[in-house]
Amino acid sequence: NSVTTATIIAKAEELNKCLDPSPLLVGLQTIEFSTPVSLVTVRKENPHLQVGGRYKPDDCVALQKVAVIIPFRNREEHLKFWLHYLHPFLQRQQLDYGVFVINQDEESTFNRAKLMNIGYTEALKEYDYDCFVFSDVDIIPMDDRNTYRCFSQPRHLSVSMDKFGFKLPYSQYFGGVCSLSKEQIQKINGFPNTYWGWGGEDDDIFNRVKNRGMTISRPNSDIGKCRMIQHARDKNNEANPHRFERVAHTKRMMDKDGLNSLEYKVVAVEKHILFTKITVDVGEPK
Ligand code: BGN
Repeated sequence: NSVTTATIIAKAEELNKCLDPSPLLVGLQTIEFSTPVSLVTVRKENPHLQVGGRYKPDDCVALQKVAVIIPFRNREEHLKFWLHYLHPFLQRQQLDYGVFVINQDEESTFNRAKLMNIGYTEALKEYDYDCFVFSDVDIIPMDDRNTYRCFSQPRHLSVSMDKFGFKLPYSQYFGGVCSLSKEQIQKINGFPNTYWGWGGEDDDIFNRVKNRGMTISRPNSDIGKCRMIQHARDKNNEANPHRFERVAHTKRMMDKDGLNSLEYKVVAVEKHILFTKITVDVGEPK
């Protein structure tokens, strides 16, 4: 009967679980942005991808099902570098993963944390992901021992960035790249939808995690090394003048501003080989 079949499959999967750490890791690598890469090249470099930017190891059962979410607008050149470096990196980590580029439509002020909420929601419609990695498009990890998966506490992954002299800029810093399990995200009601423009939303997320009694997990600063692609400030992403007062009120706001108040419209879904691109209308600041 079906119960027995399910049990047998579960046991077989258990026996064939991928190893932790993955035997395919190579450690620290050089990352450079002087030679532009093309999507044609990146597709050739990654022949085992399934449409939508999906991959799973074929000789073992991945330990986690990871949706990688990239808040995005007008950064095609950065995305090419990201795909070029990250697809092989995630495959060496033997993850069952999918890459979701959440593209903010039109010109309204950028809203990174809302795009993260949307990525979480849309990815779950596609597959039973248990872990969510949120990555800025311009941050590339240098060491594949920095596993893009989830941990028993929410994890900050970009702990040692070249732009900050390979140190944390401050001990509560949670920006750049982080991972949270489905349960951890639900526990904090997702992310704030009300941070328009640059700054503070990552600090709000840090506060949410802390207010729910969780701590931040981090790799050490060698393993956590990463490079940021230099760029000019984006238009329509000016520093948010409300960020200071918002961050001061996370505790009062987090139960009403988050996944339970999320509203948006999907404008287009494009399944490319290297990623799923979801273009969304996030509305405007109220
Ligand atoms: C901080 C920003 C973060 C940003 C880091 C690194 C604020 C809120 C102040 C209450 N926080 O200063 O959002 O990721 O710098 O650049 O501005």
